Amino acid sequence: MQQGYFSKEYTFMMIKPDAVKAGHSGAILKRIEEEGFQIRALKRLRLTKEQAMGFYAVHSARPFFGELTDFMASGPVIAAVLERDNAVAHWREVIGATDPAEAAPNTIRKLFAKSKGENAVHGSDSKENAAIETAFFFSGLELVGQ
Ligand code: IDP
Ligand code: MG
Repeated sequence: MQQGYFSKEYTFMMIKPDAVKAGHSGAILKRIEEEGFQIRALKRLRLTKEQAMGFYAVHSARPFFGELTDFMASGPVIAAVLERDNAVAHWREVIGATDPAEAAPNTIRKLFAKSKGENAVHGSDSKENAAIETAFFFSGLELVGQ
């Protein structure tokens, strides 16, 4: 799916199992709307270990890959496609640094993340990866514009 499908830029995000379990989904979805994003697709699902390995394949050589994919398969996640001007960079700014200890005040990871591994949310790091990650979770029929 190319970025031009929506009128503005889009990104892909997930609320990770730690934040879903802890009951932070509502606060995170509220923050998404407060930040001016339109939710264009949304679903709750539980990844298998194999699906988690596929999603994070780019990290397969990293020492934390096993821990990361076990965690991502440990409970339900909420996945969404968010549209906004400058969506990729703005969502990365709102979620904050990977490690909550290094995340800026009021970022989602500062507010809700438990650790560098269990860090509440995912955000695509480029427009290209937003397209790849969106296609991993959603079919074209599930992407709904205005
Ligand atoms: P990002 O999510 O901020 O883009 P990445 O470096 O792409 O961070 O890493 C992907 C995910 O892998 C992180 O969000 C986190 O859940 C996990 N992760 C990254 N570094 C570590 C680590 O050192 N230990 C455990 N898990 C990690
Ligand atoms: Mg990343």
